[in-house]
Amino acid sequence: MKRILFTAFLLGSVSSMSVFAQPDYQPSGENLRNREWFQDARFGLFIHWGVYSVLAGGGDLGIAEWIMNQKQIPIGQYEKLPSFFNPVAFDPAEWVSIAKKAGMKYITITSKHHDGFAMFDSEISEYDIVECTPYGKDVLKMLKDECDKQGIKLFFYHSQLDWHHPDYYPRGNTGRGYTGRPDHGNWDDYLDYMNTQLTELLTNYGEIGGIWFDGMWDQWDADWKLDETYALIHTLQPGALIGSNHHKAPFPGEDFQMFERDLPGENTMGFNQTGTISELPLEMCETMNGSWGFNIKDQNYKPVKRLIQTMVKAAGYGANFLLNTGPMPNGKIQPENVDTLIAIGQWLDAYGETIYGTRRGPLKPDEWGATTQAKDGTVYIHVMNLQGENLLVPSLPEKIQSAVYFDGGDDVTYKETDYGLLLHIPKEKQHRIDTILRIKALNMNLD
Ligand code: JFZ
Repeated sequence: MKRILFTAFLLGSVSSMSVFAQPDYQPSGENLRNREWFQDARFGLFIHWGVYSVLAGGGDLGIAEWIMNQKQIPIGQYEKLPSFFNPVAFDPAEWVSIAKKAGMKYITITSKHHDGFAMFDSEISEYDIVECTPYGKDVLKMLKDECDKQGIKLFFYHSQLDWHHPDYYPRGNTGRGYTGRPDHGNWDDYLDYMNTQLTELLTNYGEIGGIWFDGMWDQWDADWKLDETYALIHTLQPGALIGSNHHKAPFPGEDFQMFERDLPGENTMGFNQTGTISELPLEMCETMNGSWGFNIKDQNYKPVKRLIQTMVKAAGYGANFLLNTGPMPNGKIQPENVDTLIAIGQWLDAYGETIYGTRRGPLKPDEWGATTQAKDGTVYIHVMNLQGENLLVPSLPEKIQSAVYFDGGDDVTYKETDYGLLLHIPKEKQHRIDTILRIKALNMNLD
């Protein structure tokens, strides 16, 4: 039955069975294995790269990939941008090796952002990198080939919202009058277009990690027919993981839940109002400065210490950390970002065992730090904020057998009290970023 409906969809019929998302979705075995892989991976590189990178934020702080909307640039003018996009210094081997040196296991790159420009060779559209730029090459293909060579998985960020396509109509909250589009359009034609581009991405690039959707929040009332889009993806590549940045609890058909610039359950940005942390694999994305796309002015880089601590806290929630860079229009990753990535990689070289392959620990992350747990049951207590030398944390669920410092293996002085676990961590044992304790307890095996 599913197959018949799907075939009908491929033939272009608009099915009326549309309900929200993919209600009877059963992830394939491969998909479930990929979810485990994804959770073990823990750390990925997010890449926002497009023709907006040329404008580099236009001298404003803020999110540079939104410049078309921020500056109200009509489509007719914005369409000149691709002719200036010529990333002659783009070296996919360099990008992938930087990600690897950072300790990242996957890359998620923008295939199409809200400006509607395809960063890949799209048959259904002329508005793409191969046809409209002097560079004329499919950078996603080049990157995928290199990822395959170096053993990194590649995911595509794909914007459902589109400021360029005339059939993205009715318009949402963004990309309105200034774009110069006529006051009509056919929504179903837009969805067909989007699904065709997704089909291209899922058939022309070998096995991909998954699709990272964004943009539904532009109009909640629209009939997105997620059931069809999600079924299409899962039929073309049953192993591909679907996630969506809609800031709500996951819809059926999604394979992971994401949190934008907030730890799971937190809402410091004001747009993560789900309150729910699902049982799906989790991922948190974060910027290195204040922008996703390359912003030439924004020097407000987060210190390495803070990024590592956020990654560790994310791991404490059982979430991956997807750290962003916005490459420059010449194809190079900003040197400041490269330095940061390499420094995080050095930390992971020493402490990766406490992050990779772990799941959320028995204690919820808190002001003092976080816990992660390895599959063999080992618990890592990550102390990241300690005044003085004593720390009281909630009791572990099982009696402790041994507690040692991850570095050096010396015994940790501790006491299991009625009020919790009291740890004594002398100054000379404290690390600037993260003091890690390795705890063995009975019956704590995760398998
Ligand atoms: C979205 C994009 O708009 C942004 O450009 C970037 O790609 C990021 C990863 O994802 O960011 C959003 C999405 C929605 C809201 C805010 C930022 N929102 O609803 O407030």
